[in-house]
Amino acid sequence: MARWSPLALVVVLLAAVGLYGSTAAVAAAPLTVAQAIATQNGSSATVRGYVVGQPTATTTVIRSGYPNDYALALADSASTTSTSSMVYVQIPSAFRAAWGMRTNPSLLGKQIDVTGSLSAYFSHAGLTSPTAFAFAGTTPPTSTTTPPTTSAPPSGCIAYYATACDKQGAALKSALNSIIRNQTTLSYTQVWDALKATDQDPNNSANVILIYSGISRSKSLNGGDAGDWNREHVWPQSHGGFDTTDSIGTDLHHLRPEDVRVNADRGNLDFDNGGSAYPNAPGNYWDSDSWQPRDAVKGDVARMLFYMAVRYESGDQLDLELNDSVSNGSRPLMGKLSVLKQWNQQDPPDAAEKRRNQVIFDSYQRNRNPFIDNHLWVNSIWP
Ligand SMILES: [Ca+2]
Ligand SMILES: [Ca+2]
Repeated sequence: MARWSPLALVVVLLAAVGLYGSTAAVAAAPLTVAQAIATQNGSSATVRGYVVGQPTATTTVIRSGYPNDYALALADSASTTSTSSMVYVQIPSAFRAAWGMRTNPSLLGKQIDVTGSLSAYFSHAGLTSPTAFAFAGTTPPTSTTTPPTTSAPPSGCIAYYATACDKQGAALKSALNSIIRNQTTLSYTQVWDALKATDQDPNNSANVILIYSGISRSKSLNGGDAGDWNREHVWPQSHGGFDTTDSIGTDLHHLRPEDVRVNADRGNLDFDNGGSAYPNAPGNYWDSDSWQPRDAVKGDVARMLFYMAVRYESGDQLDLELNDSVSNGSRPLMGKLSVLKQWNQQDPPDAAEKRRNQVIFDSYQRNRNPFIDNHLWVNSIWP
């Protein structure tokens, strides 16, 4: 073993001091809520404050009767009631059972530490995409080495999304809704011709591609008889109870050509992995409560549903949302969120899906599916 020269020892010593110094900096004292409000720059930090309720709107924080486990509010004093002195904390699904207000109402008044991104939530000073929650003083020093899980910045965020490009989480969802919600609504009859354009076979302009089957079929075979293709609602009409006279039922962003028989068999099933091979469309699987589309369109299906959840919000005809269930019945909900997120990753947008989005924007609805333009936004809204 070589002897170390005095110079090498000095270098090693300096490196050790440097490492120690950076470790100490990472484990710095948590920010106060006032500091967090003043530092809404997207950086990662741990914030210490008292739980003072659940935000339900920009200037509303409730202290009882919590509707869900999605958010809490922190302040520097447990008696604070002014929302301008609070920071609103997003609660990702993994933390809801332990830190959500509906499940844990006794958190009110407790002092806690939360590590996350200092960025707006509910259009209010916020802490988004947290990676750690702990009661004050119990935060292990090493926990702050976890890298922040902020979504990748949207590379080349186009001008259409200018008011959303710097946002994350619920603020991003709200901004995207404002951008996409005023589409031109088609009649259900107009949908026939629109699908002949949006889903045209790139190798045969006389045909459309059927979403689950993958079959190229003549555009002229649209109709309701065996062997025809018809208008598949990827978000089934019964999940919320909309019909084909309104904007939800005719929204091209979730309507696709499919064989009449296959469309009927898929019915109103939620989406999930598993089941037995579906005999009339190779690569698709089904069981009593779910449908698994072929690999090439798994991401397409997921992104259509993400679009629907953002486009149709409270105050519109229906508030459509996603959850992790496959037994949503007639509720305005679709699952299975965790699987849809996987499909979004494993089948990212390709040229055909992007072209479809562009045709809908240019020629029909004048709105876009944001998750085809930036599929990583899914991870910010549904962490
Ligand atoms: Ca695809
Ligand atoms: Ca919604």
